[in-house]
Amino acid sequence: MKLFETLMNRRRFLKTSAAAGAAGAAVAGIGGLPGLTPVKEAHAQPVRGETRVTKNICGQCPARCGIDVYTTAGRVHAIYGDLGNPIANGKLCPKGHLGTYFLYDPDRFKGPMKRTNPRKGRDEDPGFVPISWDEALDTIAARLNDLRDRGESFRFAHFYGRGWGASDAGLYGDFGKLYGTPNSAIGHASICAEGSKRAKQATDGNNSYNSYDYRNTNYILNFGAAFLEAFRPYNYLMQVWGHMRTKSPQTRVTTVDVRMNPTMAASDRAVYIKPATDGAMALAIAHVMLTEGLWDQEFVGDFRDGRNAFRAGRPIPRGSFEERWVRGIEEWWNDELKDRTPEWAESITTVPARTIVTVAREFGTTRPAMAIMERGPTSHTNGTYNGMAIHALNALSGCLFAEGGMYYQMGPSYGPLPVNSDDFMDDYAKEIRGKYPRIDKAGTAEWPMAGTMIQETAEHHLKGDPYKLDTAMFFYTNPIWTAPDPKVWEEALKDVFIIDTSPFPGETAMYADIIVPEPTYLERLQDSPTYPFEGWPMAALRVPAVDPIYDTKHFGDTLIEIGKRIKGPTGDFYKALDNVENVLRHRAKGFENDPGDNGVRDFESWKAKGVWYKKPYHWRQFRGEFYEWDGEGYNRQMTPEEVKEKLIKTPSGKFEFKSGFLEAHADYIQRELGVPARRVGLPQWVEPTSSGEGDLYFVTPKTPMHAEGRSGNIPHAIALMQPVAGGRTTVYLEIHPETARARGIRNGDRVRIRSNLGFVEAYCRYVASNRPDTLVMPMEHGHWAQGRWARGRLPGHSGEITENVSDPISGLASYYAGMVTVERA
Ligand SMILES: Nc1nc2c(c(=O)[nH]1)N[C@H]1C(S)=C(S)[C@@H](COP(=O)(O)OP(=O)(O)OC[C@H]3O[C@@H](n4cnc5c(=O)[nH]c(N)nc54)[C@H](O)[C@@H]3O)O[C@H]1N2
Ligand SMILES: Nc1nc2c(c(=O)[nH]1)N[C@H]1C(S)=C(S)[C@@H](COP(=O)(O)OP(=O)(O)OC[C@H]3O[C@@H](n4cnc5c(=O)[nH]c(N)nc54)[C@H](O)[C@@H]3O)O[C@H]1N2
Ligand code: SF4
Ligand SMILES: [Mo]
Repeated sequence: MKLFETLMNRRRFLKTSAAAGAAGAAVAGIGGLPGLTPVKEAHAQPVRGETRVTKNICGQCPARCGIDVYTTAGRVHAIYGDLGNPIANGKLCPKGHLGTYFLYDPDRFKGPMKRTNPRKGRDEDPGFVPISWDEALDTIAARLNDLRDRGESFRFAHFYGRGWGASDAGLYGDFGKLYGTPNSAIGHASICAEGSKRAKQATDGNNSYNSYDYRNTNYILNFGAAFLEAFRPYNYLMQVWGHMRTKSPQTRVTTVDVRMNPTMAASDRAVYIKPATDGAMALAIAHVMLTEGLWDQEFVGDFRDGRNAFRAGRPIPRGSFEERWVRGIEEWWNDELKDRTPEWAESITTVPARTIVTVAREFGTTRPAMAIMERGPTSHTNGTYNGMAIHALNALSGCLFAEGGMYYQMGPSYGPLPVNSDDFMDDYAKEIRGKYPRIDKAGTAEWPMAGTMIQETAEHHLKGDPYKLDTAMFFYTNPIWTAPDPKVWEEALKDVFIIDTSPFPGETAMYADIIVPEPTYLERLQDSPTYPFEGWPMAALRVPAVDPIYDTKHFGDTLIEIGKRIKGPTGDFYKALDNVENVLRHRAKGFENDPGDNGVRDFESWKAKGVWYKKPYHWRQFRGEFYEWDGEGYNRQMTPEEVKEKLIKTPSGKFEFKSGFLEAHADYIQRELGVPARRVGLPQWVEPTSSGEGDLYFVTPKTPMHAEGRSGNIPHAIALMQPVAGGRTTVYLEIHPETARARGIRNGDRVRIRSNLGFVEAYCRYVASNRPDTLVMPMEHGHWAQGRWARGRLPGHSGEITENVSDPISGLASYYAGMVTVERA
């Protein structure tokens, strides 16, 4: 795309819409001129008028920190952490303060537009021209009505990434059901962190990330979660780290990773592991915990005769172990664990056996102790099994639902919508329901255990299998750039009618036929129930700090407006919803009967405080018994049936060392991973498969300044992106000096990283604290759109050399499984 021409088109647009009065406020807000901000406006203004503080939620990462937004004379000039928000506690991470850069990004879209250039590609100028909101919404609705008339409504898909709550992503399900498409909506979890969720689903029945009681834990065994630079909620993790490391007793931390990062550096012990082998280390830790009698007897149970019969290499007699809240320990030991000695694990992981024994003893003798994980061990083809082995340690330590242990997040006390979507399904919707698979084939025989497979979409469309997409709408996701092997998307989206909702000219937008831009998070009214945090329920609210400064519309309102234009009862449903504010007012009615701890009891008080929350968490496991909160204490003991219904949701109601969930898919797992069907349920060692023929692992982690794929156009963020790097035109590849020298690469040399898919380039940075077999390059580099700061750097987008290979169980893309070579460019 030629940036200048696009700017000119936008300039033309602003003139038109300003004349029409539609964007009057917007134009005044930015100083009267579209496109580039005039220099005099960029200078600090003398303060005049009242300063207003509004509550909002930072929109950069899934931490969802509550923020106080300071606005004076219609201009937002400061953002601080909200003292009343339990995640922010008055603090922010280094990105949180940069929200104004999103709001005042000069490259933002300034109103709805349509494409005039039918050709699509990186070098094609879309030729956007401004249109009215009515034209945009009518065009989209006409397409959708037409598809429905032809019986092809399934060829419409919504894709979403960072959805927030009831007022946006929460509206998707009803849309799919009423309009009649299985593709509303396809989430991005399979290019995010689906692996840890599936590991938990397989063992304790919760298809979810955990909540954690970090404040009260005494030991964290961390497998590949970047606690102090990513993971979530990042800001709070840094705060609680301070607490954990200064309380008495101090929380000790062992971190297992493949490279030096802030978390490794701050931990008591940094363990370098060969990529994709975390499961082997976790199994050996379990082996030591069992042979040395370090398991939690009250949660796990014990030998009937009280004598520990776990000995390396020796099976235990059938029926000798009386299980409490676990299932399958005998088979796990006899068929897998008895041979998983620390020495065996050393041969797989390169971690010395004595380190494994030390870690196992520390973990096994400290209470409470938890094992955490995220994308490190799970972004590999054996990711679910790695994750199961790690999570099994939490059963052995007895930390599930215990003080200082791990929980599952409760949802907020939301009121119902004003209408029930079931009452608005017409015959067409009923008939087409379940008739067609999703375009990504998640949940079909091809990916039977995956909840979503967004990364398969492009290829499926190109092949026309299961069908070709006709129209696709994107909300907060950009797989044409963030998915593995994104060039396939560049090909696929050429003949799909694309609707993009982003405020920014990202890569998806460059392929868009219609742009229906959202305002940025500082201009939106939007709810956001917390991501898994400490377990008790919480829902924050964005209150617009300023009216939208351009002619934009909240995505939820766009969706509702499209819905209103769909023929038949679908339209009636959306007319009843009416708008986002109405939806939120109905949700907030739930607080009337369940006021928050901070006094929030309705929509107005929610707006004033910015967050509703209600402590405590309702359940507690204490010495092998489960109790429920009765309003005063954990006083009501739960029956096993209640535990199964509310907490351990497996088929057996126990933590399963022999997973019923996996056994239900035994043939599939045997076929895909070569695990014999009779043992698929056990947490076990499964050899990973690497993609590519290279000799070096390639890891593309997140850094503190990185906001998924969205921070590329923030000058501060991009300049500080890589700790050992800087500057907007520099991309560093971290290489161990020995690895580099062996290839004749000097510190600072331009290098080429090559996989089966091609190559990208970067500058070599010697980093002696990473594994010599592992190259490291953060993912945010190498945008070809997204605004002037993001564009035009070295061709350093790691995704382009990352093959589209996934864990067959969770469906998570194996981002960290690629093997590459490196040479001087
Ligand atoms: N600052 C910041 N925080 C974020 C985000 C952000 O964009 N920026 N995004 C959020 C999102 S969407 C997500 S999904 C989470 C992800 O949170 P994390 O999973 O914590 O983040 P990653 O950086 O993907 O990977 C974690 C670590 O895994 C390591 N690793 C790679 N391969 C292996 C392996 O085989 N074994 C082990 N043990 N380690 C390995 C990497 O070196 C890296 O340090 O972060 C969230 N938090
Ligand atoms: N190589 C490599 N690739 C990775 C990763 C990695 O570690 N390495 N990490 C993966 C992970 S964990 C994740 S979660 C994914 C994230 O990948 P995606 O799901 O693609 O999410 P983002 O990159 O955040 O894309 C955001 C899109 O939303 C748009 N956007 C920004 N702000 C707004 C807004 O306010 N409203 C709307 N409607 N749109 C907005 C942006 O313009 C952009 O088009 O990337 C994955 N890709
Ligand atoms: S941790 Fe995430 S949500 Fe919180 S301030 Fe930083 S970027 Fe924003
Ligand atoms: Mo993610």
